[in-house]
Amino acid sequence: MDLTQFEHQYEQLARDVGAFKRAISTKLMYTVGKDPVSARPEDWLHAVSHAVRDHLVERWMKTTRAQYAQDVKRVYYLSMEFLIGRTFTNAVLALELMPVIRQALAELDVDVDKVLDLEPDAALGNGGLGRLAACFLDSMATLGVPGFGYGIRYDYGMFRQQIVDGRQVEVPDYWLTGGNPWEFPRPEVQFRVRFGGHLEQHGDTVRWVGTDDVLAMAYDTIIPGYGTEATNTLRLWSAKATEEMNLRAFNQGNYFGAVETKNHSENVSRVLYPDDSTASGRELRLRQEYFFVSASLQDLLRRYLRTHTGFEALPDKVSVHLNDTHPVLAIPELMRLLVDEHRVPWTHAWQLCQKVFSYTNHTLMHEALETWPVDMLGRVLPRHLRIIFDINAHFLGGVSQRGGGDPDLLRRVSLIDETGERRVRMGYLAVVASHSVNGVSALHSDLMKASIFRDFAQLWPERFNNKTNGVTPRRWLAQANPGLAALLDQRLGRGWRRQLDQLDSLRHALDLQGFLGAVRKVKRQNKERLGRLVLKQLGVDLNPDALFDVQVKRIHEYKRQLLNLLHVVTRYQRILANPDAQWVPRVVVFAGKAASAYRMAKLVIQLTNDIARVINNDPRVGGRLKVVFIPNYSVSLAEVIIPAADLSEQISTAGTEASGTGNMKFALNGALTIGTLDGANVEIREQVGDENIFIFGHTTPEVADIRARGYQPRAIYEADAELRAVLDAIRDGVFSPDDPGRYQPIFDALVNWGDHYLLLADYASYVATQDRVDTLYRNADEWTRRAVLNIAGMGLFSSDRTIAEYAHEIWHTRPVIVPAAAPHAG
Ligand code: NBG
Repeated sequence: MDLTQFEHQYEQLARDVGAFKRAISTKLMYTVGKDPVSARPEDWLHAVSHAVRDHLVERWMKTTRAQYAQDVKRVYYLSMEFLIGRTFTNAVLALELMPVIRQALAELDVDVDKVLDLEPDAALGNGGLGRLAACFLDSMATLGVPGFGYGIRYDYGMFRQQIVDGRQVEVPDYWLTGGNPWEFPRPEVQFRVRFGGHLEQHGDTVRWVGTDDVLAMAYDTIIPGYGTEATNTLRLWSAKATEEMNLRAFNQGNYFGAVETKNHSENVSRVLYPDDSTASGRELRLRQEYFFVSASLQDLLRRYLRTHTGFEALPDKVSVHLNDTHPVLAIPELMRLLVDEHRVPWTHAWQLCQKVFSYTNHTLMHEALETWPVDMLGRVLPRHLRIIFDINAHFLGGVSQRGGGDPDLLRRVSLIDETGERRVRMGYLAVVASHSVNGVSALHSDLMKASIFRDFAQLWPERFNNKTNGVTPRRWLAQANPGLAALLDQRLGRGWRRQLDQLDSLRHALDLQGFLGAVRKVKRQNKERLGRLVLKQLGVDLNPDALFDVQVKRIHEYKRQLLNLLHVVTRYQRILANPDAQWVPRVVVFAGKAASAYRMAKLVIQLTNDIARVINNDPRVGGRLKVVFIPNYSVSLAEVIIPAADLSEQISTAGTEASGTGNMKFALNGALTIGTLDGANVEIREQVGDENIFIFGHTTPEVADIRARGYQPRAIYEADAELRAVLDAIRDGVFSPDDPGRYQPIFDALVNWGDHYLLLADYASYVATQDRVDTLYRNADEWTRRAVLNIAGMGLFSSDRTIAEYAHEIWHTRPVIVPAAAPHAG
């Protein structure tokens, strides 16, 4: 069915506001149990969510039936994180129901916007990796790729960030307080997940006994596709104590003990690790990883065995994708299930594994490459450790047979790192067991082959490939930027939502003054919208005519928020030195969370707030520079911030940011990028043209070269008077008069301790490029023209394109064909 038929169908539905009013009222009474007279906005939110959900359910069942009937190959996307954000608006847009719902609620006397704003974010992720997983679910459903997302239903998602006296304070995010109308609890879908115990050898079979078990219970959420009847399922696992766990302690007459044990075992799904850069050494994290992969694999094998006997067809029906190394225990778990429980011979089981698994690497940062101490793994998962040793033995045997004469090779590629405390290298295990290993941007995929997986890329070059990330245009344009979406609809029709490369024809609209003016007007409205939010939250008044310069993302040294701050202070000092010059007014916006144990990142947040306070309150600046740190960055906040940006800061040290996806969202919303040649910035430049992006700084090979030659940041500090003045001001307490020594560690990190991320080396080029930004911004027409060229160039960065590539080249899946709906009766 094509889009026009859909539109037709929903036009029909749109007429039926009355039916929706009835549905919402019925849900309010019989599902939520509230009288309209006393219903709170929260109750209306639940009522309308349930009414909308019903429409998804019909599609969901149809899709599931079609998937079974067509015996499709399913993709299982295993991820520790799904950063979904809010569901309501997304679902309503997928169903093209927004006008109906608005009208229905208005007629029921309900303040629609207030109600929508109550929905909590499902923040089951940290940053880019988790958000990518959410965009992928959206695209898989939209393309009809039969897929399941599998993850953990954390009781507490990403912490809420409060800023108290300039400092980050973490507050738990109990997102389920008000109930979650979108999930379907599945008490009938429970699997036993085992921990601990020991191994017994019986002939050539190994038995894993004496374990402490926990149950994984499924909760399902429907993922609607856009412009299609197809849907998918996100299945998240929640931990439940086993009966015997409860009874054991209870029978000993220890009621409190029983409850405590129950709590302990259920802790495994309690909280998301708020750290996306370091593999926490905590055993609980290991348990979380195993918990969800074990349940997921048991579930998918059960589903497969419902319609198949024997495992011969497994690789034709099942693809398991490993989103980074967090789910890599799925490999030994599948081996265990096949070999120990289903009696498949080892060699066959291993062949199946290699056909079933594929793996995406999302970082080259050493500290983020997961390894687990052999001791811990042996204690928590003795059977899996044994299987990993066996895999390693087979693998190393094969490598030494291939010879190659490099005596050091076996040590380098071994799955066990023997250099200190013995540790299992999860990334290597993923590479050895998968038929496909991909990076997330062209640059990153090349670097991956040249650095962390170098030996493997030589052993199996055919295994490595690139899949440049993408973002879903539904959430990041249609939903986040209704003004721009409406303009695009007028110019291009509505098809860009599913065919983002249609944006390319915006190039023909560049000479249309009316169009450029309209784009500029939408941007201004988006800036006003953000301005209202900032005024309300921070009491800072923003000038919507100022250039909005935005850096929002996790706070991390490699992302170099501090470099941005060095520019801010430079500009501040320049304004003070030259108050009568014609300054282009700027608003510099920051948002992002720091891992709770990451001291330097937290200090950067504090410095941002200190700098903001001083600059915003300095009358000499006269509003020509404003700095704001918006607390508690989230998907919902991003939906307001990104459409308001003129300038997108993507300034990581070249070679460190695997891809970035924020960079794509900004350009899609008409911001120009200032960035290094890092991650997907490289491909963004190719798409938008060198003249339409502000590239600065050292390239990846230059960075390597500088380091190899012995980088001397102090020499740069001493040679550059302007930079010196900036760093001295930070060091001497200009921004922290109450505690003048507060930022000595930041000064030291940059000047005395090696400036690991080369901020000082890129400073001059960054500041000079910021000057070019000002110059262009003075020419409003030219700026808007280039903004439009950025939008026009974003076709490639739809996650639909990314997922189509995964589906064809890695998973070898075909879309499910969902029979067309009968015209809707309402
Ligand atoms: C992140 C990278 C980003 C990338 C996302 C999605 C991790 C481990 N990696 O650059 O830092 O865009 O993954 O691929 O979170």
